[in-house]
Amino acid sequence: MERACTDCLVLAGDQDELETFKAEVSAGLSCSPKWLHSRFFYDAAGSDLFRSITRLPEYYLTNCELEILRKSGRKIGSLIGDKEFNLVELGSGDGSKVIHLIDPVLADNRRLTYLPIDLSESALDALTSFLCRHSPNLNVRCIVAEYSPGLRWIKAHLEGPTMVLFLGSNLGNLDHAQAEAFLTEVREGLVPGDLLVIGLDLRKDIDTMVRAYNDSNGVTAEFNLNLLRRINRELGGNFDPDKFRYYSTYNPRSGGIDSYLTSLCRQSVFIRDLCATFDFQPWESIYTEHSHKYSEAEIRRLANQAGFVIEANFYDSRKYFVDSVWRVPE
Ligand code: AVI
Repeated sequence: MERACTDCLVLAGDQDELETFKAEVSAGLSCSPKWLHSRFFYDAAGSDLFRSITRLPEYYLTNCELEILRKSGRKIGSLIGDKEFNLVELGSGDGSKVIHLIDPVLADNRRLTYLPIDLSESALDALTSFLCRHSPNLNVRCIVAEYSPGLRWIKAHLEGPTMVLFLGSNLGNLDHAQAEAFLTEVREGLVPGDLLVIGLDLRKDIDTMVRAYNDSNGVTAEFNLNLLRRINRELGGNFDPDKFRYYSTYNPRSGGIDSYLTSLCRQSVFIRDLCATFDFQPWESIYTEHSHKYSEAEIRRLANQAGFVIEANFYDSRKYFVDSVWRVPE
């Protein structure tokens, strides 16, 4: 079912978000070792905390990608050709990155329609009002949806060359099988000649990577602990966040940062809407997030496995981060 607005389309999700949250919390806390999926970090409070993370000096990812887009946005935008095109962004962001692609296209008197896809209608509202002020001539069509229904809509409705953006190393929060399936789904929604621009955090000095997830102001810790607060708010849990400690470390075997919330004592947590109590031993951990860091070989493998060919790679000056442009071959 779709509800069309002047510039905003709301697509029904595959699943009810609260029911999914309930089911995942129940499954994750019943497991040994316990886990909670990082996709649930992003309620309103978590999204605010994430915005604060992106401004931290230790969290180099955002600044590196901004440097790339400021320097190479025009070049990236030219790779799709000189015809009118669709610029689809998976995850809406605040507009600060995408304007470096949009501005040069408009300045060159080329036309594009920008279609951000995001689950959060309020995030898309904020983005649209920013873009209306920044680029009044830009065509914007917001799609409030999970990525899968959003991609299906794109496939069924869009005509003309399409460039999909998936920035911020968001792919890194998926496990390998999920990442492969997701990239294949993106490719299946496109036609030969279309492009995917994917932002990926590269492997580097371990201290630099570890510092990015252990900021001195404790914002990343709060970002993780907010997940326990969200369970309290939305599912009637009685987590005491002060009885958990955030811990994260680089795992050289998997090649990413693993994050945990560790119980500081023996304790039991009751979650009303699950009618269930979960027991924690001292130092027992909840695995909350994997933030993958990519090698160049891994990026080539991922692109090939999903049926893309790499068209170009754009790096920041320190080579910490890459915006890799992948094409659907003929
Ligand atoms: C959104 N994602 C790519 C971030 C990351 O780096 O994994 C989320 C994050 N977690 C802790 N800090 C930022």
